[in-house]
Amino acid sequence: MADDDIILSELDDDELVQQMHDDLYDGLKDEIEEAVQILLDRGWAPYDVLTRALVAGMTIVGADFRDGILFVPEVLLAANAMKGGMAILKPLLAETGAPKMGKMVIGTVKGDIHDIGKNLVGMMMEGAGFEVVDLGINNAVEKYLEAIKAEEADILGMSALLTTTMPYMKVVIDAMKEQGIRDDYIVLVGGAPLNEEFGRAIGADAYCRDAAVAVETAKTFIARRHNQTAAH
Ligand code: B12
Repeated sequence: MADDDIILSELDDDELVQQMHDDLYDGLKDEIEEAVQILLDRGWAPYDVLTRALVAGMTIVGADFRDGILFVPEVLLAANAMKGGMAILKPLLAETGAPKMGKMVIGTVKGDIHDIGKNLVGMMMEGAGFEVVDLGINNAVEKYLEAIKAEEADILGMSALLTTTMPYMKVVIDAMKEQGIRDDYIVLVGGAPLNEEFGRAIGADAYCRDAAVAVETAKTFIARRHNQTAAH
């Protein structure tokens, strides 16, 4: 090993987080996995590692992709490194032992292959005690409808990261309306290009700007549902 190689375990917390942002940017999966483990060993909460190191790092990647400084191959590597870190955190975030809150079917819409945000939402929901069925990416309306019925889901979650794919969420909600099942489910939508107004316009129950909001919103809607059932 060369003298100027950085030894991650010798960095203090702030330096290490900074280094992780750089390593994520450079798509260094092994380094990210090692650093995640170091922070956990130092007593960091998994949620803090996720948000302060990984999500914050990915935000920098996103900004440079937008500005034409990074291109698809680099961003794919960064995404791959991020996923390596997330895989370590996933069981820890899901380990809260909370009673099952409800079931969510989640997937990215047709034509869209972005899945990092969706995966994060799934992980955080599991951590909060929800059962999560992940349909992956590029889901057609039939796939969503089949899954929510077969799984007897309480919540349908749809993710879209492209302005060209986000209208597809309305296709799914309209199909639910046609089949008379729209109100049987709580529909949550998310993804960077969406906003609250869009969520309302397509007939979703709520737009959630991030995974933490998704968990809080899901809890609120499930509680409301239980109260309604109790009142009948
Ligand atoms: C990583 C990335 C990629 C990776 C995806 C890897 C993967 N496995 O996901 C790759 C390189 C493959 C890629 C490809 C493309 N991408 Co891209 N990508 C990104 C990037 C940089 C980051 C997205 C991300 O992972 N963010 C981190 C996560 C944590 O955030 P998030 O996804 O927003 O999710 C959070 C919330 O939105 C919310 N949320 C998300 N989903 C859901 C779902 C529910 C139910 C709920 C409740 C909440 C919720 O909670 C999440 C967690 O907090 C964004 C930039 C950006 N600013 O978003 C561009 C971006 C989305 N991509 C873009 C583009 C243009 C493309 C391509 C078309 C590029 C090309 N020319 O080929 C292709 C499209 C391919 C396709 N058909 O889908 C544009 C979209 C522009 C637009 N207005 O539509 C963006 C905005 C970049 C830009 N500014 O130009 N991309």
